[in-house]
Amino acid sequence: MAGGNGELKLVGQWASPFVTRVRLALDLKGLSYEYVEEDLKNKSDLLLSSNPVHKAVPVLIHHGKPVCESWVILQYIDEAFAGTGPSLLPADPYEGAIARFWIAYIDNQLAAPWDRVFRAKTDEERAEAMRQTFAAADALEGGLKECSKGKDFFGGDSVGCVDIVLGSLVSWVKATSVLAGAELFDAAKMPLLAAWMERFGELDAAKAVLQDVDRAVEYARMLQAKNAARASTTN
Ligand SMILES: N[C@@H](CCC(=O)N[C@@H](CS)C(=O)NCC(=O)O)C(=O)O
Repeated sequence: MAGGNGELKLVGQWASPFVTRVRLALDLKGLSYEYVEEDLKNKSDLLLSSNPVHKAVPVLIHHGKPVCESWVILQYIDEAFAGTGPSLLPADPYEGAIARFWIAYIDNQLAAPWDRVFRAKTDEERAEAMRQTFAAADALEGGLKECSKGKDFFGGDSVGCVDIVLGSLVSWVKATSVLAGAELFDAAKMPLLAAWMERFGELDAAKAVLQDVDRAVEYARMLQAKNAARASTTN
């Protein structure tokens, strides 16, 4: 299997959707790799030396050379292993531009307020971040319609890079719905997206890689409690 025998190594952390993106991409391409779980509270020399700028996961190490930033890694995998498995990026330049637009939207408009939900210091901050996250999710229904053209995935008949980027968030969509007491991808408001999420969850790669939802909920509650406690000691 391509990628084996130490060719590919992934430095990750189980809860990170950015790491999940890369794992999904490697799985879908049919690449094997060694996974190294990182303790972000006590970063390894491997992480610090391979991502000295951001000191963050994921890092993909290919033949000893590190590649950092999940979206950069996704594109690298697609180019470096162009002859292995399906293409993740559209071949057509216009479709590629549309896919990149939605990936930027997911990162900047959705993931950014979402991250603040878990890091908020007060209930008010958390409620506002949650409101912005739910508002940002609404536009994805139109994004799916535009990219899929009535087919099953953002990538059309098969999974593409937008599916991977949004798909890496599926366990966190479910965990957030538990925490908020309301569905983030509400089937009544976003029928296409809700059906897409079910379909994506059924893929072998998703089953192999996506986080357990209860574990994600527990982790989110721990993060929220830690940040709230930190806020009360600094007030
Ligand atoms: N833009 C980066 C974000 C990566 C990121 O934020 N990783 C987090 C884990 S989810 C991390 O390693 N943070 C470093 C830390 O917590 O010190 C990417 O797309 O790869």
